[in-house]
Amino acid sequence: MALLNSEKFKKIKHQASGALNRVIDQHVNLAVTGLSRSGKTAFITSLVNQLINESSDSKLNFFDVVHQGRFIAAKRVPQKHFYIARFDYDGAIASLEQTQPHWPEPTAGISEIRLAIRYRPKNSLLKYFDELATLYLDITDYPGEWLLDLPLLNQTFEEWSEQMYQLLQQAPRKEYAEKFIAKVQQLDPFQSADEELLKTLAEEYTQLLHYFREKLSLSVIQPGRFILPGELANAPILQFFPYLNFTNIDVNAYQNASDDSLIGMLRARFVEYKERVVRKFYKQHFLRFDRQIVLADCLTPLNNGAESFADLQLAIKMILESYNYGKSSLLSRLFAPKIDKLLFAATKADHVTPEQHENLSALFNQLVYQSKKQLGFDNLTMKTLAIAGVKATSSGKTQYQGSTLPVIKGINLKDQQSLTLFPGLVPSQLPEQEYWQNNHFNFIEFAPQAKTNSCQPLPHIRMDQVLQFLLGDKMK
Ligand SMILES: Nc1nc2c(ncn2[C@@H]2O[C@H](COP(=O)(O)OP(=O)(O)O)[C@@H](O)[C@H]2O)c(=O)[nH]1
Ligand SMILES: [Mg+2]
Repeated sequence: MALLNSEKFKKIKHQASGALNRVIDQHVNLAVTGLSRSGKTAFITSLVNQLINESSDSKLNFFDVVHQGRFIAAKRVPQKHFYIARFDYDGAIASLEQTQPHWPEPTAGISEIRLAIRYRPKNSLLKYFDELATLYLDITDYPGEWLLDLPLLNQTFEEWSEQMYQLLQQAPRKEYAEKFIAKVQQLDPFQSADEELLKTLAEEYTQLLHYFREKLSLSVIQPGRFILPGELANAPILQFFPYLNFTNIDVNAYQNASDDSLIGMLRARFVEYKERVVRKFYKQHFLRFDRQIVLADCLTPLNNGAESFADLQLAIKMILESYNYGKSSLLSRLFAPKIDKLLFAATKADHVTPEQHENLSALFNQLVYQSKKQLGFDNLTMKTLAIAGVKATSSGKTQYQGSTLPVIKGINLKDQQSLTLFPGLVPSQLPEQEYWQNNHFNFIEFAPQAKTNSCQPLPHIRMDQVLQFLLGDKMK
């Protein structure tokens, strides 16, 4: 180095940093999904908040780039795709930072936000040149319900209808679906199609799906777009329903039914839905994702009972199909996906007492890995974690009938009163009948905590481990 005069040195430094910069500036398309109310909005708000407010009192010990003092700063930059809605970070953070904080309003559909994260690479050469690198992070929020539709691509209208019929005839759906089933079974499938009638029945079917999701906490909702229609609300493409009487239909007549007949129109709309809604989502969005986090609230189903929990398990299996890249998998036959890391996160972990965290992780791990084993694929890196995007409780101990009991404390969302409780035991394994008979997990919604200092990042559980798994290898 002594041989170089300072002019030359500057020049080399400039060239080197230019060249290295090009190599080092990286880009990650991170997708965040989960069924409605699983905590996507809270999670993304927290993730962005942790990064842009990173400071000496942030709690990101397990995120290497922060822990090693190489994190410089992150800022929001204009998003890449102008045709996708903007993720409303400002709105969400404003709700959470009010003197009486509340959860952000629910959103439907897809949205995007982009961050530029500056950091110092570990690489010694770069350190010498005092060069910084940038990681561009595009975060896309989209409903997990859309992933439940993937199997449709492999099904005929007849097959799908049969499958829905099976589902609707079982508890807990049965008692709510009976009236609808009877109505559909009274129809003459070959009568000429009446668009008004189709619309009314499709609305009824959609109401059922809403009831299943919101009142019974069920997870398997098909077609997924029916409960989150976005810009397709009222479009005829969402005005169909499964035909629930295929056993009594003449196969030939069905095959030959024209598109103007009732059954023909149902079939035509189903086919159109597959092409223009399901396939389009995979082509337009899914294929550009590099990394994926799937959020799941498994505490609400645990609170609701065996049937709701079993339904979550089935939904997770269906969702996993979208990451099954094995050669014979449906996804790989249709598309060429490129996601290389997949994180499954059990959200709202602040609802359980600290000594139950291990159980929650173990339970969730089983839930995910059992399905993964059944699908038999392992060509992407996968991990599970129990997290809270926005921690709404604090934990402590209380004396109860002479013994010490672990508790959580928070503001009850219903009446805004302070509440201390032991919510119950989380099983460490997929629960057997006995658990459901003897245990009850008490899931009470909490309001977000009020902040004492607005510069502090949002309180969380294990968001640093999330960041390390999803971004750590890109920020070395
Ligand atoms: N206690 C707690 N509740 C949460 C957390 N994240 C979400 N929630 C609750 O779950 C609801 C739905 O969350 P949201 O992020 O809107 O879900 P999304 O529909 O997946 O975007 C919120 O209104 C909160 O009541 C969390 O980290 N902790
Ligand atoms: Mg949301």
